[in-house]
Amino acid sequence: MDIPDTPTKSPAPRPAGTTRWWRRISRSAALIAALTGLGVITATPAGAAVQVPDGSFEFPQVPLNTFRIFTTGQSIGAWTVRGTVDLKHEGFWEAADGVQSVDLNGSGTHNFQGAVYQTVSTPRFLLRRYMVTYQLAGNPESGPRVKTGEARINGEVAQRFSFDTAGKTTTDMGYVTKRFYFKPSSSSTTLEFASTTDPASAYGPVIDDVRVWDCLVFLCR
Ligand SMILES: [Ca+2]
Ligand SMILES: [Ca+2]
Repeated sequence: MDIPDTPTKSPAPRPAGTTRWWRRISRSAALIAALTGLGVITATPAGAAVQVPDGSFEFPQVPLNTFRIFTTGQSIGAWTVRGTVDLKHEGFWEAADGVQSVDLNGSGTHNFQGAVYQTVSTPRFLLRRYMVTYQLAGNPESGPRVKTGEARINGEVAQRFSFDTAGKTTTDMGYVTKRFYFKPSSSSTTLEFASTTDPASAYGPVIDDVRVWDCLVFLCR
């Protein structure tokens, strides 16, 4: 039986004006594919969280119900101290994560303002950003009522923070999650948390559970 030839089907003509858009989409797809292949854009929206050693201030371990004073040049795990800070066990007050947290106004000197800082790895890629999160509260045992401080990136202020301790207690610290973003200027970044609370006070802002997240623009994980 003769089978009649099947005519080759011509593609349906695109409506006028769509050709330019198709070309643009094709070019964009090709560009993304090329950048992904070069590692300029990651294949997934974002990588894993950046390693922040001792982000929870759990080392060194302070004996139960005690605290330890750290001064300039001393280390709390991977963090270096400037000024004076207190590393406090949960027996003193509630930690946000684990059993220890840091009072950024230390003890035992005439200038109680302190800071902690460390350098973390921040590889640079096009569109890559980093998000820093941390838990913030304030030493509720004495004034000033409002504690203040700064989160700094490479020594520059990235975020000013404040915490009102009104109504807060050592068993209900009222931690809040703070976050900010930064664009890395090199493959490593120094992250710092510093008190700007009255240097005459030994009762400053309290931080815990510092994390850095890898982001593609604002898509982080
Ligand atoms: Ca902790
Ligand atoms: Ca203190």
